[in-house]
Amino acid sequence: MNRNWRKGGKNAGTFIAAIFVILTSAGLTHGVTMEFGPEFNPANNHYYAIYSTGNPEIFIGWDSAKTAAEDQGGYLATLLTAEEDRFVLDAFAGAITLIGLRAWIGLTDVQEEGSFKWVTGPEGIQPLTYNHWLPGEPNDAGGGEDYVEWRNEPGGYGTNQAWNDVPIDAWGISQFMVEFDTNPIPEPATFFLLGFALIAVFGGYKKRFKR
Ligand code: 2F8
Ligand code: CA
Repeated sequence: MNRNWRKGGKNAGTFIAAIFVILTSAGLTHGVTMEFGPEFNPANNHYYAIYSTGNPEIFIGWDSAKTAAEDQGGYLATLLTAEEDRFVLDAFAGAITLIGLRAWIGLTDVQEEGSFKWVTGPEGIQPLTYNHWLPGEPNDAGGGEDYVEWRNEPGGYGTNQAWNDVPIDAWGISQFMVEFDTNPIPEPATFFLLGFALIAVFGGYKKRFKR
């Protein structure tokens, strides 16, 4: 086999991989986009971002949001301590879309009613110790509220940027909060890699066409 072809194929692979990393980091491969963030928490070296469907009228269910978060390389946020909760309150205090923000987090009591657990992320299942429920919540309204939203609606129901249990496909939720163990935005090195791959691929093609 012509060695140049092999080299071209390898470079093209690198190029496609770099494009994929960049598109994925922007959320563009999954129909969701990063709307706010990423915000870095120096206390645990994690990053947090709010993703959305890009249209407040296009809702996303908790299970789809969980998959989308994982596809982005993160997980639905697990706000395990008062400090971590405080961090996202401050980080996303001004993060409002239209009347407010309603974002899924990784908390559910679907396994056992009333026994909420964090179920996303590398630390696995964690019982709820710290909590920040809205007054009167969780109330399992209508008997079908097993998933939790982080609600930030100044002047609305979620004025306190606190938590509420809702159904898995709750009307009105088009956002989700994602936590990352590493920076979801590609390092400058990725852009160098992309540039290098571009030069290598097009350089290779030019050479072949000259023959
Ligand atoms: O009054 C609180 C109550 O408001 C709504 O139900 C009527 C919420 N449901 C949704 O947003 C789907 C409840 O979760 C909330 O407890
Ligand atoms: Ca509720």
